[in-house]
Amino acid sequence: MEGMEQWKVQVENWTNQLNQLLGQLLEQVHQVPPAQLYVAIAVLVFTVVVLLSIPLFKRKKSNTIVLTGLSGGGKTVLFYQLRDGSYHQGTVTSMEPNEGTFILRSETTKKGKIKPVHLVDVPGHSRLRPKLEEFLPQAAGLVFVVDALDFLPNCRAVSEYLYDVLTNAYVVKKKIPVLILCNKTEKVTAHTKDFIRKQMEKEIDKLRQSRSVVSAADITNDFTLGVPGAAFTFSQCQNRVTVAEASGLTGDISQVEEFIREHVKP
Ligand SMILES: Nc1nc2c(ncn2[C@@H]2O[C@H](COP(=O)(O)OP(=O)(O)OP(=O)(O)O)[C@@H](O)[C@H]2O)c(=O)[nH]1
Ligand SMILES: [Mg+2]
Repeated sequence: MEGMEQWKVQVENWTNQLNQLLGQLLEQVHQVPPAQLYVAIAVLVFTVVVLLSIPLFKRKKSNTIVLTGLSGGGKTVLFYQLRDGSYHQGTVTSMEPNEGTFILRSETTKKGKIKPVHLVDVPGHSRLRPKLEEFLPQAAGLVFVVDALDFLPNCRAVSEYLYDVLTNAYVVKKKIPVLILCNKTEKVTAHTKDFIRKQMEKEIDKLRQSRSVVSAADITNDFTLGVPGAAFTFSQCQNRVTVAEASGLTGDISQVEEFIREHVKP
C-alpha cells in the first residue's frame, strides 16, 4: 500500500513539472512575433509533406534487360535458354520482339526472394532495329550478342550497329551498362572475346573518324565516342562496356546470367 502512495506522489510531481514546462513554453511562444511563428509552422508542414511524398517519387528500379545484335547472333536461342534451360525456335529469323518476365531458369531452385527479370529479345533485322529504341528507356542493361563464329565477315556491320547503340541518347545519358556477348564459343573455330573486342575497337575508331565528317543532319542522337586524339577503347565510354562469352546452344550462359543479376537486383 505504501508503494502505491509513493507512486501517486511521484506521478503528481511529474504532472506538475510538465505543467510548468508547458506554461513556460506557451509564454515563450507568445513572445515570438506571430509572423515568425507562421513561418516556422509553414516550414514544419512543408518538411513533413516533402518527407512523406519522397517514396511516391522514388522511381522503381527497372528489371528490363534487352538482348540485341545482328540477325543470326543467337539472341532467340539465348532467350529461351535463360527462361527454360532449353532452346526452341532458333534457326528462324525473328520478326517480332520476344518478351517475357520470369525468374531465370538457373535460379528457380534458389530459396528466398528472387526478382523476376523482364527480358526482351529485339530482332536484328535492319527493319526491326528501330524497335530497340522503344525498350531503351526502361533498360537496366543491354546485352549485345555477337556471333563469334562468323565474326570477321560481319565485323564492320556489327561494329556499326554497336556504334549506333553506344551513341544512342538513352544509352549515353542513362549510362546503360552494355555487355558485348561473344556467342557460339563452344565451337573451336570461334574467335576469342579479346580478339573480338580489339577488332571492334579498331573498327569503331575508323567509324568515329568517318562519321564525324558526315553532315550532322544525317545522324540522330549522335554523341561523340571516346577521347579525341586517342585510339578508341571501350573503357573510354561513359557507360560500362564489358565483354563476355557464351554458348546459347550448349547452355553455357553463366556470364550473361551474372550480368543480368548484377543489374537486376533481387
Ligand atoms: N553453334 C552455335 N550456334 C548457335 C548458338 N546460338 C544460336 N545458334 C544458331 O544460330 C542461328 C541463329 O540463332 P537465333 O537465336 O535465331 O538468332 P537471333 O539472334 O535471334 O537472330 P534474329 O532473330 O534474326 O535477330 C540458329 O541457327 C541457331 O541454332 C550457339 O551458341 N552455338
Ligand atoms: Mg531471333
